Amino acid sequence: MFSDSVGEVDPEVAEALEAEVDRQENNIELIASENFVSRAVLEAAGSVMTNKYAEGYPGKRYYGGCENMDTVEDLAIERACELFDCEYANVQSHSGSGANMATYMALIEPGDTIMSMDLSHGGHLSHGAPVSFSGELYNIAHYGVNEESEVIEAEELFRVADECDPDIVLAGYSAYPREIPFDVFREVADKHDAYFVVDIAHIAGLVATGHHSSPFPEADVVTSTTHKTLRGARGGLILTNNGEIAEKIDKTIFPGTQGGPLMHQIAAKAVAFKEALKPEFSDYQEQVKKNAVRFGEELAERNFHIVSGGTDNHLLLVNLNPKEITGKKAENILDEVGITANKNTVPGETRSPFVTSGIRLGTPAVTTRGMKEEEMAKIAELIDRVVSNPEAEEEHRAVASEVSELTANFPLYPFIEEGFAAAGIS
Ligand code: DSN
Repeated sequence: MFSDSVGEVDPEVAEALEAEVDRQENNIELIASENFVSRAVLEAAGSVMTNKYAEGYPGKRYYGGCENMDTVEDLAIERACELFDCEYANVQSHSGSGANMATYMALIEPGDTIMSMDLSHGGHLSHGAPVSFSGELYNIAHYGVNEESEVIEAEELFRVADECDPDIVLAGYSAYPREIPFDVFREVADKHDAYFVVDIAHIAGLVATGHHSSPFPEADVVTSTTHKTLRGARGGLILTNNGEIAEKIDKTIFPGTQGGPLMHQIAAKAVAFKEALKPEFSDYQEQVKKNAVRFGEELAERNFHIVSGGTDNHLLLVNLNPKEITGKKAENILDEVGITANKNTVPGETRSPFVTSGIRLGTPAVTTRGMKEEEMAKIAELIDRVVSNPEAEEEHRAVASEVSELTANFPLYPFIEEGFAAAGIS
């Protein structure tokens, strides 16, 4: 059994693996937090490094036999520092939420105050939502976007900070389409002698290539995931220029909140960081932004309300109220025609997070497939035909067939399909 393939050992899982390759290949993926990793990243993530315990850090491990672990972790650290132009990186965090947890633990005490964006305005669960550890352990004060402009305004930041006297001022979002004014946040943090933390999970690829301004030198700590615009293996990342903070963060990751690092994921992060340092990756990020801008323009022409009037990054937040349809319904009917997006709350939201009045659309994944502005215009048209005619089954069938035609022109993982065929799975 040890040498048998997954198809031989476990046909049920093998079938799900193949079905997922088909789904990714045949759907238009617009979830703003998702992307497709390269063959090299997949190979590292699916490697024998999964077998190894390596608690500790390079050169200071609690297990023998860690020389190859040290090599890949050192490479990941060096490359992360080069990408983000900073002094220290911890690449062991299993996730973005875990990176945030370790950062809060390193900087403040339970009961202290974190000032962060409201979830319904684009914030993240781990930024203080009541259902998350962050909302349970810390005092949370939220700021939101301005109701009229739908963007972050300095006045609101200073007002909330004056009311709550924060210990951490937190920026970085899951559904905010505009450039983040890091200099204003630094001023707010300085006024209250607070740390300034930026979670760049969504925009990391743009930041790494200069297509979004860098949170350094303003930020004390930057947290991220590695699998969104950065297009790496799934995981977290923490960056800083402050040696004392770096030492504390290393301790709050291990042994504070984690045991053995996922060395296969760290190897895959190292590979993805190497890819991200190449000029082609910067071209890719430029196209991600161009695609998002064109996508927003095309949707706006079709009477979709684009929150804040457009985008400076990889995502659009769309308020569906002019279309008289909920986010939940839109997500479902788009899913049925092969367009994958997620419902999302919008500023001034009146519905529950399970229903919502909006959808969030991102361009990182379709851009990885090679789609450009022309395809974004086509996708906007397809979305409109479905969302504006929610009950028109025949029209939906026509759209589904056009989705298949479009995705067939942009093959994603032919080498995986070939591998399945060779292993006798398909
Ligand atoms: N779940 C991610 C997103 O979709 O934005 C954030 O963790």
